[in-house]
Amino acid sequence: MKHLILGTAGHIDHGKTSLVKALTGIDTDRLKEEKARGITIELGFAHLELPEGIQFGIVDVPGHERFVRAMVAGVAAWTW
Ligand SMILES: Nc1nc2c(ncn2[C@@H]2O[C@H](COP(=O)(O)OP(=O)(O)OP(=O)(O)O)[C@@H](O)[C@H]2O)c(=O)[nH]1
Ligand SMILES: [Mg+2]
Repeated sequence: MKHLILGTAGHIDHGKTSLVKALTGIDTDRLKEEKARGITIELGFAHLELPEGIQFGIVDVPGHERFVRAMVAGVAAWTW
């Protein structure tokens, strides 16, 4: 079985979480505070099964500079 990991990266409000939802149907902004503020605060995770059984995982990171530590944690995880 093959596994692929995709990570988002980019400026706040540029549609990273919306793109993940469009691809997978999963809203990675699951916290009440994320929904109220319309921004990503913590790392989010989504997944998709592609043809031929390929397991496709997605790490969605925040873009706001205040949450750069969470962003780096997510990016470090999918670049190893
Ligand atoms: N016009 C337009 N608006 C979009 C598009 N994609 C997302 N949006 C809107 O842009 C806003 C922010 O989208 P998000 O997906 O939360 O952006 P983000 O990059 O995940 O933001 P952070 O995680 O907070 O950095 C939402 O209100 C979306 O509805 C698009 O393709 N076109
Ligand atoms: Mg987001």
